[in-house]
Parts: sequence; structure tokens; C-alpha cells
Amino acid sequence: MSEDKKITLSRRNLLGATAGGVALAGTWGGRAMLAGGTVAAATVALPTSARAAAGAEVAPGQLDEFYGFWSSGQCGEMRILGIPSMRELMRVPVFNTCSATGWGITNESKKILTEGLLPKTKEYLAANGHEFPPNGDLHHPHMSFTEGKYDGRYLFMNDKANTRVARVRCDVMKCDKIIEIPNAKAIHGLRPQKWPRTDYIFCNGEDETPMVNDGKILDEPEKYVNFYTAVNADEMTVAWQVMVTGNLDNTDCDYDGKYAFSTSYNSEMGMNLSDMTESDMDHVVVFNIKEIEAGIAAGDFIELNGVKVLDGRKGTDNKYTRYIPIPNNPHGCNMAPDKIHLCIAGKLSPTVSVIDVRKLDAVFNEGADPRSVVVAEPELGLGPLHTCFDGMGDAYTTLFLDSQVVKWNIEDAIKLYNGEDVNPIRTKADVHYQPGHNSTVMGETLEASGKYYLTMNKFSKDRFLNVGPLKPENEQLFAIDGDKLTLIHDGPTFAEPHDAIMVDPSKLNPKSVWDRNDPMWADARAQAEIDGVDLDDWQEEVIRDGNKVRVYMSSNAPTFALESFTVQQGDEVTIYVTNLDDIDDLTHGFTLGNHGVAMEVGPQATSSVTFIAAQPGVYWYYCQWFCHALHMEMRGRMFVEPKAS
Ligand code: K7E
Ligand code: CUA
Ligand code: CA
Repeated sequence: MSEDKKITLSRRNLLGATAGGVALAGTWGGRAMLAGGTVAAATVALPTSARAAAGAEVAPGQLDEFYGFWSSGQCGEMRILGIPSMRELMRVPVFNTCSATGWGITNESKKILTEGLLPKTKEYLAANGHEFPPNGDLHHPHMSFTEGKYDGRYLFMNDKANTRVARVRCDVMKCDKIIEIPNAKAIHGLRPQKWPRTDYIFCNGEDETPMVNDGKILDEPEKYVNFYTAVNADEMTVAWQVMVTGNLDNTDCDYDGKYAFSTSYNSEMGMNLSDMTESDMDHVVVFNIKEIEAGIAAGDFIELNGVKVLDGRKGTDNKYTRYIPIPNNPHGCNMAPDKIHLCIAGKLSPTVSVIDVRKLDAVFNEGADPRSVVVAEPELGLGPLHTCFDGMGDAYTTLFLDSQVVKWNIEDAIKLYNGEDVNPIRTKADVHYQPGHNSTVMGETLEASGKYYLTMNKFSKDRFLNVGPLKPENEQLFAIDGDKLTLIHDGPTFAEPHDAIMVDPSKLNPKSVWDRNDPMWADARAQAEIDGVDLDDWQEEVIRDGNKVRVYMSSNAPTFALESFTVQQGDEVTIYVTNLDDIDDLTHGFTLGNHGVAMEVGPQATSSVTFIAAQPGVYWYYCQWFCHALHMEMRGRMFVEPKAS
């Protein structure tokens, strides 16, 4: 590749480095300018807006202060937003398929989408014409930790719909692993271990089924169980599972590496609404990680579908679990960054139950009262769902039924519980409408900050122009100033973000250009070596191997190395496109007409796709990423010769 293609200075860097002057800085100075604190004010165009008044104005061309990593619920993707502008910066396909990037079309993505599926699942899917689940329901994206702080390596997330867990690499913001969890059904709550580092991803199974779900047991709920899963985060394999009583909803873990926790709204093991809400008390399951590891080492498990499963069911009264009674169909499970207080949102109970994790050792002793770990249970309002923290002793809990957020003080809630006459509630703010999850900046880490408060509301109702019977959800961002919450963003979002984290940019440093030796296309590289093709240099090779044809073409704006190639009807064709451009923001694509073939090829990346050339004729391929003034001309022809009869 020619040296002149190796331009590494981005437009932003270039201007930042050369401008210096006030005129350019006003438009392009971005974060450097904000850090200075003085120039920023000059760029605030509308000082009368709430956003500007809160110091949260992000002018055109300015960078945001924080990353937001967003779930998208039943859309199945992860989204990246800028905070506080709430601009959507990127969509990262994970459990969905993506027309733009070719996720679910390229060989690289198909491998990730299929390799972690269980054999039985592949059979269900094949019977329905699928290679991998065509949908997903992504609720909980969370970053890997080292010693209680985000470490910028990975993001992990669940798929409730198809019982999967995925990992996104933070260096390129692409998914690199997806596994289906055996035995469990419907992975819902998910959290990475916080301490000493993320060795495990803790995953809740929400749906109860027979332990061996092979059709021999059907409508006998008394024989159903549920599974708590620890995934090995480095290997993306299942480390162990614990069988539990009741279902599992949300999960979190402590800052000591000792305990993990799950809420259950169905301790009753009910199979319908009235049974699931029958009891006033459900529970939180406490998992004793060290004892579980010791149990595995001692062989105290059964092996089920290749997984080591320990018995932590209620009544076994063993050392692996404890069941703490909690009112009433609890939902959110959030560990405070004070390292002490776990907050369980009561949902049908107007309370949040506060557990002091320092008291958990004692509760594992024989005969201990499991409720002795509850140190506060303030009544906060109707329908508490999730809690987040500002790192200064205050908590924010969403109130679904009240359509409010309540800010409250943990220490005052403890005093109230101990009989003192104090009101823990600091303030309430209306949100629009029916909030579910909420977040503060870095709020689930030891670096929690009370700068912004995000609420993810399940209903937008009348808040936007009517778009038909399906309405968007509504997300609201508030600036926090003491006990004052100022609304600075109110905007629709498509189905249906559940959870989000807000992360300081110092925690990660994504690449702008791929490394040529990235493992993402290791299979393509191995095949190219067999075919004697140098994948790092100009390529215009067509290799026939029986009825398999492998086409290697590099791309350099605005051309593909091959302006045409010829195959025969019925051939299985694999196209490898390598983008030799080495410049920021110079993505090419490859779309083949009428074949359902499209893929993103990022700078210095290789992507590949395989299809059958089923019909003779001339088929144009084109670059679908606008890359150059002559992008339209970046195209070529595939000739498919009729099968000789
Ligand atoms: Cu985390 Cu929506 Cu899956 Cu609560 S869940 S809202
Ligand atoms: Cu290359 Cu458009
Ligand atoms: Ca219940």
C-alpha cells in the first residue's frame, strides 16, 4: 500500500493542533476547550435554555463529556450515546441482524452468532429456517471491572429471548463472542464481577423449567428449578451454575468478591399472575462465591449439559445460598458504591430494602435470622424499580407507578429504621412517564459521580408527535445540583432500552483503524494462506476449488481491485474484501445486487461473505458506504455463467 494513504491525523486533531486561535477554537476546540473552563461559555449559543444554565450545552462540533452504553431491548443491539447531548453515536449489532454492517450476513458475524449455540437449539432453528436466532432482547449492558472500577476492556450483555450472553470488545466496539447458556431459561439480570476483577459474569435465569427439559415433565411446576450462572468472562464459557428455588430477576454483586445477589419476584413458583403475587414476601438469593468455588473443587456438583451445577435450593440449607425475605415481587438489585449497601427495589411494595453486606457472613451461620441483614426499608413511593447512586451517600430510585424519581439518603433511611425521627427523602421529580432503569455517571463503580441522572421511561404517551399506535419510549437526562434535578434532555427512543451505563472517556480508547492482524478475520487469513494470497497487500485473485470459488479483492477508495469476476451457476462463492485504506473514517462496503449480500469493511479490515450463485446473469456489486467523491463509481460486475447442461 502506498505511503501517502497512511494519513493518521484526523480532521479534528489537525484543526486542534493548528488552530489555537479563538475563531477556530469556538467551533472545533471540543473537549480541550471545556477543560479550560473559560472558552466554553463563549460557545453557548442559547444561555436561556435549561441545558445551558446547567452547564451541559454541547455545541455543534463539540465532544460529549461521557459515553453512554445503552441496551435496546427487543431491538437486540447495543447503542452508544454521547452524554449529556444524548446524541446517538453508534449502533453495535449484537443479537440482531444489521443491514448496514452485514451483521448476520458476513462469515465473521455468522461465526460469532452460531458458534456458541447449543446443538439442540441449532436443531430448533434449522427446523424454522434459521442458522441463528433472528431476534434478541438485550436488557443489561455492563462494563468489565478491575478493583471496583471500569477497566475499558469489554462490555457484557444478556439476551432474555434466547438465553444468551454476549461480549463487546471496547477497542473496536464490535461483538466478539456470544454464548447460549445451557439449562437456564431466559437470561435476564446480568452483572460483571466487580472485585478483584471481572472473572465472572453473573447471569440470572428468569424462567423456571424442569431440570432436564426433554418433555418428560411438563405441567408439574413443583419439579421446576431455576439456574444462576457464572460465565468465565475471559473464555466466555460457563464456569458453574447454582440451582435455586423461585425465579431470578435482577442481579448484582459486592465490592469484595464474596457475594452475588439476585432478586426473585416468583418465590411462590407460581405459574400465573395471581400465584406469582400471592405472597407478601419474596426473596433475594445471596450466593456465596468462595463456598461455591470450594464446592466445585470438592466435586459437590452434578454435571448437566456439560455444566457443573450445585444445589442451592431453599430448604437444602446449604452453604452456597441464603434466601433473604423481601417484600413484594422485588425487581432492581443495585449495590451502592459505598461498598456496604445493597438496595432492593420492592416494586409492589413502596419500599427499598437496604441490605448491609457486612452482615452476610453471619447470616450464613446456622440458625441466623436472614432478615438480620436488612438495615433499612424506607417507604419511597409507588412502584420502585431500580436504584442508582451518586457516590456521596444518596440514592435515586425510579417510581414506576408514581412516574417519579425519588432522591433519598441511605444513612437517614437507616436512622429511620432504627426509630429516629428523620425523613430520608431529599426530593422527588416528575418523569414522563413510568420510569424503569436509571443511572448516574459511573454510578455502579467506585468512581460514582452525581453529575447527571438518566431515567429510562417506558411510556412517552402524548409527549411527541403521534407516529401511530406504536409510540416510542422516552428518555430524560437531568443535571444534578445538590437536591435540584434540572431536566436537560427529553427525547424519544426506539424499542426499548432497559438499562444504560454512563462512562468517563478516560476509561476507554477505541481504535479508529483496525489492526491488520485482528482476530476478527482469522479464518479468512488462514484460508488466504492456504490459497497463497497475501491478505495485507493488493489482491485480485479468483481461486476455484471444485464448485467453491474464493474471490479476494482489496479496496482502495474509490475502487475495488476487481472490476469483474466470473463464476458458474451453482458455485458456492466466498468474497473476501480487504480495505487497504488506512485513514480515519474511511469505511467501504460490499453489496451484491439481488443476493441479500452486504457488509461493512472498515479501514484496514477484512470482511467476507459466502453465497450460492444460483442464477446466471450479470450482477453488479457496489460499495454501500459513501467513501469518496467517486463512491458511486466504486462498483463492479459478477458474471454468472449458465450451468453447462
Ligand atoms: Cu433491568 Cu427492564 Cu430487564 Cu427493570 S429490567 S425496567
Ligand atoms: Cu468505497 Cu463507497
Ligand atoms: Ca411474588
